[in-house]
Amino acid sequence: MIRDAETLKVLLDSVERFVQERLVPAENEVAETDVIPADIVADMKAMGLFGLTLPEAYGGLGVTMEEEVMVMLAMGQTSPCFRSLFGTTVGIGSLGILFDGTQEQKDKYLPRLASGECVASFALTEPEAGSDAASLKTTAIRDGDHYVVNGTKRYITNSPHADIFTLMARTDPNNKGAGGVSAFIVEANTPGITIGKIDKKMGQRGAHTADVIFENCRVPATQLIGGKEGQGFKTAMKVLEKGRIHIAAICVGAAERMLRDALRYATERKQFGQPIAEFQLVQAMLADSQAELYAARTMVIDAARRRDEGRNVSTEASCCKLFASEMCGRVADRAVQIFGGAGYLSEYGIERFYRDVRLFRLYEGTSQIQQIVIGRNMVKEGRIA
Ligand code: COS
Repeated sequence: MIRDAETLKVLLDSVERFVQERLVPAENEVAETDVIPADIVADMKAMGLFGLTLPEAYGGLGVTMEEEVMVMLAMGQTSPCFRSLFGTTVGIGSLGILFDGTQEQKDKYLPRLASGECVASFALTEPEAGSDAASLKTTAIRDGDHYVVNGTKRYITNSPHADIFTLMARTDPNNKGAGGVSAFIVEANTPGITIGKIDKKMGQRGAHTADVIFENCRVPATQLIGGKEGQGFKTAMKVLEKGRIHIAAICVGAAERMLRDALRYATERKQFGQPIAEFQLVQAMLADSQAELYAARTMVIDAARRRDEGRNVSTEASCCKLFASEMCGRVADRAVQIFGGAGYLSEYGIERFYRDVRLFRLYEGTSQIQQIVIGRNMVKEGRIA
C-alpha cells in the first residue's frame, strides 16, 4: 500500500541520492576499514532511516510494507553493510517490541529506536540452535522480580554496537519446544553480558557480528515482552516473516546493481573486435538475469501488498526470500563471469558483491528453511498460494 505517492517520491528520491552520492563512493573505504564513517551514520539518523518502519506516534516514518520494500530496493543498490546498520534496528531488532510489547515497553523504547539513539539487535541463534531455533538452550529463570539469563547467542548482527537485545530464552526448562521460549528486551549494559570478539566474515565488512554471552544476567521481569511467558518463539517467527520480505527486497536491489554494472562492462569491454555485449552467450547471461530479476521484483512487491492488506503471508514471505536470495546469487555469479578476469579482482568491486550477497541465502532462515515453511504451509492448508 502506498499512502501518499508524493511523499513517498520525496523519500525515495532522497534515499536514491544518498545511496549514489554518499554510500556508493564510500564502498571501498568501508570494505578496507570495516567501519562505516560516523558522518554517514549521522546522515542516516537525520533522514529518519532508523525509524523507517516504526509508527509516526513514536517518531518513526511509519512506512507500509510496500513503501518499505521500495526503500529497500533503493538501499540494495550499494554495499549491504549500510542497510544492515539501520535495517537490523528497524527490522528484526525492534519489531518484537512493536508487535507484542506492552504499551509501557513501546513507550519506553520505540521513540529512542526511531531516532537512532538506540541500536537494537535480535538474539535468537545459538551455537547449537540455528535453523532449529525452537531448540534454543539459553535459559531465563524467574527469581523474584527478575529473570536470571544464562547462555550464548551466536552471529548476532550489530551486537558490538547494540543498546538493547530482543532476546529469545527458555523460561520453562521442562518444555524443550517452542512453547518454553519467551522474548525479552535486554539492555546491553546489564551486568553479566559479554560481547565476543567481532567475527571475521566472508563479506559484508562494515556490518559486525559477534557472540553475546549471558552469565547470571539479571533482567527485570518488566522486560518480558508482552508480560507473558511462552510467547517468545511466536514473536520471533512473526518478526522473521516480515524480515524475509525486507531481505528479499534488498536482494532485488543488489541484483539490479550487479546487473547494471555487468551490462555497462559488457558494452565497454571489447574482444574479437566488438563489445562482448554483442555476443549472444553474454546476452544469454544478461537476459536470464533480467528475467529472474523482474520476477523477484514483482513477487516482492506483490507479497508486500498482500501483507499490507492484512493477509497471512507466511508462504509468500518465504517464497520471496527463497527466490530473491537464490536469484541474487545467480546474478552475482553471472556478473563475475561477464567481468571475466576483472570480476576476480577487488578493484572492480563485483567480487565484493559476490561475497557480500552470499549471506542472503543463509541468514533470517536458510533457503532450505524457506522451502520447509512453504512446503509445510501447502500441505497444512491443502492449497497453493
Ligand atoms: N507467525 C506466528 N506464529 C508462528 C509462525 C509465524 N510466522 N511460524 C510458526 N509459528 C508458531 C506455530 O504456529 C507454532 O505455534 P503452536 O505451537 O501454537 O501451533 C509455533 O510457532 C512453533 O512453530 P513450528 O511448530 O512450526 O516450529 P518448528 O520448531 O517446527 O520450527 C521453523 C519452524 C523451522 C520454520 C523455524 O524454527 C525457523 O524459522 N527456523 C529458522 C530460524 C531462522 O530464521 N534463524 C535466523 C535467525 S535471525 S538472522
